[in-house]
Amino acid sequence: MRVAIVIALLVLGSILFHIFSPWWMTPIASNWGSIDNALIITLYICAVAFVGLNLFLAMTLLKYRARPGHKAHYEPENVKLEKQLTLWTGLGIAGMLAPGLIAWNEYVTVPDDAAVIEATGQQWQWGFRFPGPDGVLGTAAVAHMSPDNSFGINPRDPYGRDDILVETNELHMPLGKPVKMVLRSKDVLHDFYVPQFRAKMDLVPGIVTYFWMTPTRTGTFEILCAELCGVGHHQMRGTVVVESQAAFDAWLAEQMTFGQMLAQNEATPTTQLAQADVKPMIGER
Ligand SMILES: [Cu+2]
Repeated sequence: MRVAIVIALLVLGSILFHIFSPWWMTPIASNWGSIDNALIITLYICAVAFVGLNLFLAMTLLKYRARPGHKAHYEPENVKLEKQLTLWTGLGIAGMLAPGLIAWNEYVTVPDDAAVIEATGQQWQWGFRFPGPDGVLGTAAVAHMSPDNSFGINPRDPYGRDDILVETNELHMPLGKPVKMVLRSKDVLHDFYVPQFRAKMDLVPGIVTYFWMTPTRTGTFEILCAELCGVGHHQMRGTVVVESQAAFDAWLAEQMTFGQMLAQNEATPTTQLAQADVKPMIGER
């Protein structure tokens, strides 16, 4: 009897917590409403199963409790009940999987007019690269990485010369334009995650991963690394600013291209800088 009451209160408490909880999804800032829908459908199918099964358990504890004049009846097989259970469980699982598979298919099917932005991850910071006027990112490889070329862009690839490099943790994006996010890791597994975009993807050393999205409202959002990537994992945060095309163009024009950076490095090689200004280099990588 007491256990039945506790179970019923647990169900009631869970429903009330869901209704009055302050911890709910942040307002969406991208086109991925289908990802929210897949989560909400999963949540409600699980809720129906949770409430139904627990109330059934409480009901059987009450109805079939030991009392004088009632004798247990042993029934090992019930084909009708098993068919019902198989049918409803199968429908529930299909209902949870299908919306996610549809959303995933859309998520990795990039529209032809999408602009390209590359996000690179390393312990424990983000960097970003835009393809420049030619619209094509230059090839990159770990072998090309050096203090003068932190993105590892192939210096002999003509497509790389006009690539625009952002070596801070702040990314800007134009509002309402589809973007293909191309992701590359320089060291270990990282994960690019902006909760308001509902978008998330692993950065895997050795391969290039991607997804696409369209920012649907202006604002400043946090970029998180959602993959435990070492002791500094919690510090691996960035910012994405979604703004008008004009503001974005002005910001992009201020950034340096790979060609400009090479020219600057030739004028003042890192070795000379190190000799001229030794103090700040000590203790740094
Ligand atoms: Cu990370």
